[in-house]
This record gives sequence, C-alpha cells and structure tokens, in this order.
Amino acid sequence: MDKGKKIWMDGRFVDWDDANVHILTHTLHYGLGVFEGIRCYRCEDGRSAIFRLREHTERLFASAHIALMEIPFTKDEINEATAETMRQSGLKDGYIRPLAYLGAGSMGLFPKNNPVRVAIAAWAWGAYLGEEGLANGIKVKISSLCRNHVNSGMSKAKLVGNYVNSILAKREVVSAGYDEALLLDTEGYVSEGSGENIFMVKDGVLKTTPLTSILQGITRDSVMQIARDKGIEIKEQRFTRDELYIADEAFFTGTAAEVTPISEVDKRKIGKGKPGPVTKEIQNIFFDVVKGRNKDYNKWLWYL
Ligand code: PPE
Repeated sequence: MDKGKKIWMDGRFVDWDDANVHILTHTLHYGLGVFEGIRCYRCEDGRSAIFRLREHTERLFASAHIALMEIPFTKDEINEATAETMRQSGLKDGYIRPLAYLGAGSMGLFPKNNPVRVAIAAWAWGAYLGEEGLANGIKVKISSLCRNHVNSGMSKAKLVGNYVNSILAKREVVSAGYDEALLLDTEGYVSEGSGENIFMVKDGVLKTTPLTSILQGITRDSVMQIARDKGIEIKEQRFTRDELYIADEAFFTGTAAEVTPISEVDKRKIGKGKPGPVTKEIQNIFFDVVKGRNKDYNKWLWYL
C-alpha cells in the first residue's frame, strides 16, 4: 500500500505507523462505526482536487445520525481535516478514508460512555477492479448471499458492520474465479455490488436500482446527472437478474470502482461482452469531470 505520510486522529496529525487504537475499541468488537471513501485526483493543470467532498461529509454525518453516533466535530471541520489529510499525505492523488468509531470504554452491546472518535487516512489506490477491468469490463457473479434487508443493515448508512455481508459475497465469487459480486435484495431483485452501485442499459435507456436496499452512491448520483445532461433517459426502477442478463450494457459505479464496465454476469455475456457506447461515453465524461477537464462540473471539485 502506498501510504500517506500522516493520519488525522481526533484533531491532530500522527505518523502513519503510529496511528494505533486500544484493543478494546468498541467498533472493533461489534461493528458500529461509519465511514466514507473519497477520491482525490490529480488534474491536468497539476493541482489536486477532491471529488464531491461536501457530499461525502454530508453522508458521513447522515450515517452517524442513523447509527446514533454524535461526531464531535462540525461538517466544516471534517471537510477541512479531509483536505488537510490529503495535503499532509504527500500524495497528489489517492483515496481518503474518514472513519467515525466508538473508542474504548465499556464493553457489551449498550455502549454508554464510549467516546466517538474520528480518523482520516489517505493512501494511493489505483483501479479498484484492475486497469484491465476498467478498460475492457469485468466478470460478475451473483452471490448466494442477499444484500442486508433495510430493517437489518440500514443501507443508507455506510456502516462498518454492513461490510461483513460485502466481504463474504466478494470472497465467495472471487474464489469461484470472478472479479466482483453482485447481490440481490431479500425480495430477489438486483441490489448492488459488494462495494458498487449498478446500472444497466437497454435500448438506450439507463436503469439503476432505486434507493431501497442500496447505499446512496455519490458516483451513482454523478452518473445520473451526467446522463441527464446528455439527454439519456434514466429510470430508477428495480430489475431482475434475467433482465440484466439480456441488457445491452451494464456497469458498476463507486468511488473506488469509478465507472467499471461489466462484460459478463453468471457466464452470460452482456451485449457484445465488451464496454458499449453508453458506458464508454459516461466513463469518458466521468474521468473528464474528476480530472477537472470538464468545467461544467467544476462545482464538484474541491481544489487543494
Ligand atoms: N454500494 C456499496 C455497498 C458501497 O460500498 C459503495 C462504495 C457504493 C455502493 C458506491 O458509493 P459511492 O462511493 O458513494 O459512489 N464503496 C466504497 C468502498 C470500497 C472499499 O473497498 O473500501 C468506495 O467505493 O469507496
């Protein structure tokens, strides 16, 4: 891992190798914690820009609200700390991980006085599903595990504990030789990837899962706005696995995954089995936007 030099912990910077916690950190035992994943890109003019920082911070606080955790900093302070972490990392581009967690104090399932702690780290992270996958598409398998039911996992919150489901699904399909897992919801409709939202294209119309069992992806929202601005029709509507099998195109979106084409699902080729025209157009615009080449979306960039 190409690590950043410093990590922000509860208001001060510490060296990467000294960013430790007590073993009785509550979140480590029981999974109640919330986090974000943010990317910072190096733009063509040499400056670095964090993509949609404000929206990520908003979601961090929304997640904490759902989790009944009170973050002891303001949103402005977290925005500034995130930007400063990127500066102090010594990296020009990378992935930033804010995490709010329950520190050591009492044990058991009724944390009383455990402090809410916040840390922000940054490291260099290339293509999440590989350069080859980003260029030519990835092979996806539907996991035997369902995405958490909303009355169990609460997908609007980016909860630490929700990712047990994701890790188990990912391990299952990777060990079967696939690149990424797709999960269905408890009613059997397509939900999302282990760490991505999903889109399909049929007859020029874009479709994506509605906000029920999924994380409200910021990349998903960006792609929807880009598509609307391009005049592409878009529907938030649930769909089944067989509808996906006969789609013309499909792709995943996520901060880490960016816009990754899907070439096959459960051994069924999607369209021609390579990135289609709508996917490619959206992917190109997305990379222009995040790298500051498309000024129409400059409001999404927080320059360092
Ligand atoms: N669904 C899930 C379950 C999810 O984890 C992510 C992000 C998304 C959708 C897309 O959300 P957004 O990043 O706002 O577009 N997954 C993060 C975790 C990656 C990791 O392995 O860690 C991410 O992409 O940062």
